[in-house]
Amino acid sequence: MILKLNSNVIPSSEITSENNYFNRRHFLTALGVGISSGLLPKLSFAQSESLHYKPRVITSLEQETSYQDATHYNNFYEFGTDKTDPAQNAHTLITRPWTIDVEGAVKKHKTLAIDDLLNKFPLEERIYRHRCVEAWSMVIPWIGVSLKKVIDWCEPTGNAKYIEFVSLADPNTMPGVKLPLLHWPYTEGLRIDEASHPLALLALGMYGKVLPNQNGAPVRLVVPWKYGFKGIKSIVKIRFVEQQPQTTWNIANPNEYGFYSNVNPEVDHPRWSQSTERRIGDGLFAARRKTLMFNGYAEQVSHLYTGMNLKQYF
Ligand SMILES: Nc1nc2c(c(=O)[nH]1)N[C@H]1C(S)=C(S)[C@@H](COP(=O)(O)O)O[C@H]1N2
Ligand SMILES: [Mo]
Repeated sequence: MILKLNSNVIPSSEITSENNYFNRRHFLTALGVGISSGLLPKLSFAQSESLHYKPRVITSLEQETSYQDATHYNNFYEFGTDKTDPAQNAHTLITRPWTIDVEGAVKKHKTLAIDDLLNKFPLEERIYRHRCVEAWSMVIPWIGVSLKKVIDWCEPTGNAKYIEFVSLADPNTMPGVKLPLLHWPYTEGLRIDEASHPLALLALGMYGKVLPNQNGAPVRLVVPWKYGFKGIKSIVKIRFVEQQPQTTWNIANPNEYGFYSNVNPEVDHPRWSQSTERRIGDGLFAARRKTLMFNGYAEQVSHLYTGMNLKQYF
């Protein structure tokens, strides 16, 4: 409905001067394909140089969630279970220096520092719907690098069928980790072919700024066709594995949270319906919105699940 990949990408040869600023205007076509301004934006990283990213065309007619809501209504249990806890507590997270260890079925183990990530891969802006399993949603302009490009750089071997992602679990800076809220460290996983889909991102920023701590700084996963809990925050390890990895929410409650976690209005959570959602920022009396199959990205991703019974593989 709203997405077009690979159209209107600005070739890197057109990246010119630092003096062009992104003016977050979107030109919407009749088809509902939003096209970001062709100017070059500048993303400043607090402890790094200024950076450029390519404004992309993946957007929607839907209004972006306000920055205030996106940064003050969070799930990040390492900093507490209330929606407002991460904004209040995540200032203690130390995001530099930061490295991601690349392990498992790869040609050789590597470490990827945040600055490597920024230097080796082009930054792109993607405006995605963000649907939590708790039946609320947002629309967030992420800035990140293609997970596929990072996977290729990692050089997985033929044995790699899945990727496991691991978050930092530091009790000194993350108060929630001292409590038995979840099985720490928070882990997530994807099949390699899902992870290689062009929609999947490693996000380093949002709203033109470096990622706030409460949103998973310095680097988090964004998989827009899946429930939000797949979007693991503050990643310190990526492991290529042969077997389907364990995932934190599946360990916590296997009847409620499966490995696939694809947004699916036809498969209810055992305790509530998934057929509709509350858009954060809509007024108290606003109508709930219909949840779309694969969060509206069915045209792009449904081929990944052909022949699978999505009630069984929820
Ligand atoms: N490490 C870690 N990652 C996490 C979580 C968490 O508690 N810990 N919560 C998940 C859930 S349930 C959601 S909905 C999203 C929320 O991302 P946001 O706060 O940026 O909207 O982060 C996901 N990633
Ligand atoms: Mo969530």
